[in-house]
Amino acid sequence: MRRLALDALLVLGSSVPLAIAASDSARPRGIGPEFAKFYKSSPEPFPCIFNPSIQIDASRINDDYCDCPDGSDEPGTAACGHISRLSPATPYGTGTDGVNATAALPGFYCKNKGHRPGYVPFTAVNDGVCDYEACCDGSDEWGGVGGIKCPDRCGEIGKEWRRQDELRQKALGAARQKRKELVDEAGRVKKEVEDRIETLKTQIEGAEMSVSSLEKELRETERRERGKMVRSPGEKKGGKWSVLAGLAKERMGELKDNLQRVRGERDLWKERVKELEDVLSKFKEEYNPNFNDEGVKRAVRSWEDYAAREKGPAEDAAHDRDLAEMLKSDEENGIKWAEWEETSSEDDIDVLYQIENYLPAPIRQWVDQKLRDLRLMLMENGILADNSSGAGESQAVKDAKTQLKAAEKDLEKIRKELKGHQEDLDKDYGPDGVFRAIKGQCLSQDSGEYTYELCWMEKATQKPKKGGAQTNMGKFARIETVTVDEDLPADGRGLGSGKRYALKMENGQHCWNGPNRSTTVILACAEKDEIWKITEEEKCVYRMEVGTPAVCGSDPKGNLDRSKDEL
Ligand code: MAN
Repeated sequence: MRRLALDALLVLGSSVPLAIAASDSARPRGIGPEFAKFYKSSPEPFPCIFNPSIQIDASRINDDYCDCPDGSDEPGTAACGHISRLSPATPYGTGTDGVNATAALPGFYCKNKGHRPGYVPFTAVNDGVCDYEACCDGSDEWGGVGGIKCPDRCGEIGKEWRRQDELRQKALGAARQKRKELVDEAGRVKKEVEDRIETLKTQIEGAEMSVSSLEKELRETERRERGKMVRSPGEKKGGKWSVLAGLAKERMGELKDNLQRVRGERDLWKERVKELEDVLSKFKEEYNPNFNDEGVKRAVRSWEDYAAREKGPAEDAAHDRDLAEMLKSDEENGIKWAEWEETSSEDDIDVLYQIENYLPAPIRQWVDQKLRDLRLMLMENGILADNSSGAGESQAVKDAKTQLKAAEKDLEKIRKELKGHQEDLDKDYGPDGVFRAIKGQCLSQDSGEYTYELCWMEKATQKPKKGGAQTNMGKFARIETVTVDEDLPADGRGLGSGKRYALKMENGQHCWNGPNRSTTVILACAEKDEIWKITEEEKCVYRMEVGTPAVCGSDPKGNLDRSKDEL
């Protein structure tokens, strides 16, 4: 006879309502309260519960002979043991989940007064072994087979169960409290993500505006640069300004030379005029007026007229000084042609634009536009060389492009972060989003030759204890539910039976001659995160049983009170 852990009994016991257990004392041996109504027909013929077309005489109930195909005529003996619903594999399983759940009685019912009622398989009835785990009142051995006596131990067993139940309830309370904290934390983290999304949206608006204004600026700069003077190809140094300076220097030289020459000629003519005037003046003083020579008299009168007329511009010493100043060398005049000749085209342009900057904005734009139009027109008509291609990008355009690129990069970065957060918000983080709180936290456990690690919502890994690289057993893909049906170990560190949440980890490291590694992480309620068991069900297909408060009190359907199945 199997000996089962006390906890297993307790779990079963917890699922049978006490009120029903106490309700009917006159029912046949081995019948639970939920089936009592089927046995009230006596002394009428008894219809087999699950095959009511077959009726037997009520006296044949519990006569140690199996008459009904569903075994319902032998609830208190082992005669129909072969059709018992409680199999040796799941001796104390879910026998009380409804009359019609399976077409057979769940087993022999023990009232277990002072404790919790329970069922044992029919095969355990009168088998000479006291099944105290499920039948603490010893009623399964009512026949005293082989002189066996199973005194009622429900008092002490019930007491111990209640002590343990208290501990269990405390643990459950603590685990639920932890879950509540995790849910709160998950909500906080989610809120942070939502807030961050709002911030990023605002940042994106700003970054988009900045990009579009920099785009505009680049276009403007390109247009402006296109219309600007630049040195001709092949010209190594200096722009139009320096060409102009060269021309000016040359012209100034010519003008100065001419001025010098003209001044010399002037001085010469001045001297000759003076000489002539002196001759005529002397002639007027010395001629004989009594000599009647009409020609001489006319000449003297003309001279007197000439002398009486205004003499023209008076000699001005200041003008002469000015002329002398002008004719000094350029160096003496402070003109440094070298500086002008070495001026770069950029400087020329800067000067131009600085000048422009002094104009009121509308006029500046107008002037700028006109100049640009003029230049473009000249380019289009082949009068000016089109320097926009071939002459290389100006520094101003390069700078504008660099700024635009940096702004676009910033925008892209923010958009990427936003997308990541939005995807995260849409992701399934389990009931109440609880796994958001522990995402990325890892727990590990040695098993066999490996140390296994589970990082919540991320991955599972396997690392040889003797050293060597770790192997990825799958990356988190989704949350699923699975149905499990297992004995709950005495220490409660196991899955039990029912629906459980499972984390599917897929697409891990490829398995030689096999699939990519994958792991199903099945979860059950526990006070702390803990890997209980790891198995490799098939080559490179793993199963982890893990306890965590994250699933306490929340069943996979989302109902929040399933304490009896959890922990
Ligand atoms: C490693 C481990 C094992 C796996 C084999 C398959 O040894 O990952 O779990 O079965 O590789 O070759």
